[in-house]
Order: sequence, then structure tokens, then C-alpha cells
Amino acid sequence: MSTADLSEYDPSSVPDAGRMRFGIVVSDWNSQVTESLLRGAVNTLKKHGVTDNNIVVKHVPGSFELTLGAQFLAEYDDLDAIICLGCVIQGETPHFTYICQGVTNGITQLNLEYNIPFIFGVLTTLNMEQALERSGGKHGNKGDEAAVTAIKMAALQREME
Ligand code: DLZ
Repeated sequence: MSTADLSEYDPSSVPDAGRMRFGIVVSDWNSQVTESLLRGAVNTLKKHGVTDNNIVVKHVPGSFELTLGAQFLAEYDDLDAIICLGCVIQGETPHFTYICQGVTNGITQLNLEYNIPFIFGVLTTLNMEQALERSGGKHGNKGDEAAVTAIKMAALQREME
């Protein structure tokens, strides 16, 4: 993956995911952006062999809720990895910082507490323009990148089991 276009990658470097099952938890805040991240993630999973019935999508109100939504998925389904998708845009108050810290720490903690990977697909941008550029615009789609990361981490775990 280059730094100019995060979604550029060599497809042959991604393991076959035909027998894997993934959860995606997506935040409804800035839904124009997060729906595009979701489309990218789903399309990329399918491109690498994941079937529709092995992609479980759940929505949460905002990025702060991604951690608990992902924990619910981990508890109630049998998944190889969980992708967390959100978009936090800086406003005039420190709210941005607290949400970013909360979700970053939360997802990190899930990675350490559960025996499956949780992927951080959350855009943290200064404005909507930057978010659009990274959700299907000139900087690619962070949803694609999150899906590739999920497949690679799930394959790594299978390899080591
Ligand atoms: C409250 C809030 C604000 C101001 N901004 C965003 C944002 O840019 N992106 C996002 O995903 N969520 C935002 N939220 C909502 C919080 O994530 C959360 O849903 C509420 O604080 C309720 O817990």
C-alpha cells in the first residue's frame, strides 16, 4: 500500500478468505462517509472470497459506540475478525479528542482481551473534505484497507493456531 492511495495493494498478497467469517460494526455519524467505508469493506471482503452470509453488519449511533458494538459481535457470533468503521470530524470543542481517544483505547483493549483481531477503520479528520478523500476519493477508501487488514490478521491467527 502506498501512502498516496491507501487502497492500492497487491491482491495476490492477500490470503484467500473463502472460509472466513467477518463482523463489521459501522457508526451512523457522518453516514455519507461511513456508508462508503462500509461499501468498500464489503466489496473488498467479497473480492477475496468471503460470501454474503459470512459478512455480519451491525450499526451503532456514533464512533464512541463502536467498541461496545464490536464486543457484542465478538460475544454473540463466531467471527474470524471484526472491522470497526467510523468517521470523527474535528469540531470547535475538545469532543473530537475524547471520542477519538475513547474509540482508539476501546478497540486496542478489545484486541488484547479477545482472541480475534479488531480492525481500526475509523477516520479522524479535520474536516469533511479530508473524510471524503479517504472514503472513496483521491486517497482511496479506508474501508478497503480495513478489510485487507482483517483478512491478513485472521489468516495470521489461523497460521499460528
Ligand atoms: C457527539 C458526536 C460528535 C460531536 N461528533 C461525532 C463525530 O464526528 N463522529 C462520530 O462518529 N460521532 C460523533 N459524535 C457521537 C459520539 O460518537 C457518540 O455517539 C455520542 O457521544 C453518544 O455516546
